[in-house]
Order: sequence, then structure tokens, then C-alpha cells
Amino acid sequence: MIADKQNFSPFNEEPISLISQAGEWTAPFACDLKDEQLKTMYQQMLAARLMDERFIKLQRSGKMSFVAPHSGHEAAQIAAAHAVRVGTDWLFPYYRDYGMTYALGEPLIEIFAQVTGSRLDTAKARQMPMHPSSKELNIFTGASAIASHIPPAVGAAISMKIRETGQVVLTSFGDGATSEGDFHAAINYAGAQGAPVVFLCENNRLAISVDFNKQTGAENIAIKAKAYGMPGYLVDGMDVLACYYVLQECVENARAGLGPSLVEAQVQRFGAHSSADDDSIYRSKEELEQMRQRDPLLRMRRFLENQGLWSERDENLFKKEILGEFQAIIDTLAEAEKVPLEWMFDDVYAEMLPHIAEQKKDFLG
Ligand SMILES: Cc1ncc(C[n+]2csc(CCOP(=O)(O)OP(=O)(O)O)c2C)c(N)n1
Repeated sequence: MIADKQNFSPFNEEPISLISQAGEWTAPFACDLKDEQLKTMYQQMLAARLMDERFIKLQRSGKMSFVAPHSGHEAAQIAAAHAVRVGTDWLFPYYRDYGMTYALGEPLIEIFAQVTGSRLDTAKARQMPMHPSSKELNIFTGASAIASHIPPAVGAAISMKIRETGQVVLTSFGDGATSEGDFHAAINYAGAQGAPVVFLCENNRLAISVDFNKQTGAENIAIKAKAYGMPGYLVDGMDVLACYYVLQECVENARAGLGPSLVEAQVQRFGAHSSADDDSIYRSKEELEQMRQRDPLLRMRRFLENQGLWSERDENLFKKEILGEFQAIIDTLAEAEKVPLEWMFDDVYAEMLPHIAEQKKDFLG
């Protein structure tokens, strides 16, 4: 008899995985997601991969100033978007999380407008590329300083608890971020306060070129949860359904008043750290080739194909459709007027302070 639901045990030694490399369901409970949701998850992963490839081309052709590729992180990111209540819960993502914001429902035009610094950007082209946000979807816009978004994530969660709103916060970050004081201070306080927050570490074992073993003496990140007084889960971050089920359990535990959790999704970063990095200096082609064998898209695609939910034809049709959408958006953005320079000075404060007004006058003449 197969169980309906799994309660995952924290501090598991092996990463939790629910689908095999061949795409077989290996869990001791039934997958209760509807076919449509399973297909949507894969389509979002595929769209995120194609978006990443398009971002790199836009950067190479001078239309984007900077890119931090997310290929290899799609499973964790898309799973997180499905685990939360969209528009109710709050997300505090980091710069590599465009798969997450897309799967949360951020329109492609908003994403592309943001990364290209367009006039159509809802953040008025004031953020660096790779710093997503959305007022409608409760996506907090972070600063570039690593881990600096984690304390405000915890602050928001504590406020939700005090006000008994029933909301949850999910914040994500890389393994490098866990070496920052901000991470420690925030997760420690979340544990002490029983804040309704899920910490998702997308561990790609690199912080630019710095290896995981130079980042911490601990065997993994999940185990650190014990010291902060919360459960820690090690998850195969290349398995979208494992990430989904674990994150969903943590989100609902937080909502039920059981406090925070730390989830470590073991992912791979297929691209360079960013467009300012040459990863061939610190890792070999063979290493990359090996990583790609575990591509999260391949695994989910095989899972769907095994159930007759996806085919080569579906793949080609979807790719064609989404690439067409990208192109139409890029054409629209190319036609948009330039960002007015005065935007730089507006909205810094609710009412413009005299020194900002002076700078604006000096700048615009
Ligand atoms: C406080 C701070 N220190 C250093 C940097 C430079 N920096 C940008 S990204 C990065 C690596 C972060 O690695 P990780 O948290 O593992 O995330 P990943 O990029 O691997 O996804 C560093 C050191 C920064 N932005 N902020």
C-alpha cells in the first residue's frame, strides 16, 4: 500500500530524491500532483533554460550589462514557486532566481524589461540586471551584497507571525551566502522567534570560483539547521519533485505555526558565475559534461515521457512558441523610448529632499 503523504525526516544523510535519472517515481508515497501541474513545472523549467540562453546572447550583443546564469538551478527554483501561495506569501530571492520569479507568474515582458533596463521596467530601470522584484507577486528586491536580503526576510516573517496573517516567507541564496554574518544573524533569530520562514540554499558548491570545502568545515549546509533550532533537509536539487514536496511541507509547517526550516537543494551551476567570470580557469570541460548528465530538465522530461504526458513534438512546439514570445518582447523593448534620466532622482524619498533636488538640477542643467 502506497502512502498518500510523506513527512520527511530532517537531517537525512543522503539527499532526498523522488525521481530516478531514468525518470521513474521512486518514492514510497503517491505523487498527487495533477498531470497539468506536472507539465507546467517542466514547461517552466524549459522556458527558464531558454531564457537563460537568451539572456547570455543579449549580454554578448550589448543589450544587457550583466548576467548571472541560472541553468542547472531550475528544479529548485520552479519547485519553490509551486510550494508557496502566490500573491499571499512573500519571496526574498537572490540574483540567480529568474526561474523562480517566472514560475511565480512574473510576465516575461517585465522580466526582460528589468534585465535590459528598459523604460517598461516596473522598477524604473533602477536595479542592476539580475535583481528581480514584483509588487503584485510579493517579490522583494534585494541588494547586491550577498545575504543582505535574508535579515529583511526574517523581519517580514516575524511581522507576519505577530500579526497572525497566515503568510509565509521563502528566501533563497547560494552556499557562499551562508558564510556571511547576515545569514547567521537572520537564521539564528528566526529560530529563536519561531518565524514562519523557509530558508532555501541553492548549493552549487561554488561561490564564483571558491569551492564549497573552502566555504565551511561542515559536511553540508542542512546540518547547520540543528544549531539554529530548526529542521534541516538535504535535497537532490536536480529533482524538481523532491524539491517541491520538501519545500511544500516546510512552507505548510511554517504556516501551521511550526516555525522555520532550512532546505539545502544540491544543484549544479552549468554556466559561468556571471558574464564577468571565465569558469574555464577553475573547472574542466569534462567536469561540466559530467554535471550535465544530471540535468534537471532531462530527468523531469523522462518522467513525463514515461507517463505519456510529453513527447518530442510537444518539446519542439513549446520551444518554438516560447522563443517566439521572447523575440516579440525583445522587439517591443527595442521600440520603447529610452529611460528618462530624471527617473534616477525620483521616488528616492516620498518627498524629494533638498539635496536630491539640487543634484537633479545640477545633473539635468
Ligand atoms: C558581501 C558581498 N561579498 C562579496 C560579493 C561578491 N560576490 C558576488 S556573487 C558572489 C558569490 C556568491 O556565491 P553563492 O552565495 O554560493 O551563490 P552563487 O553565485 O554560487 O549562486 C560573491 C562573492 C558580494 N556581492 N557581496
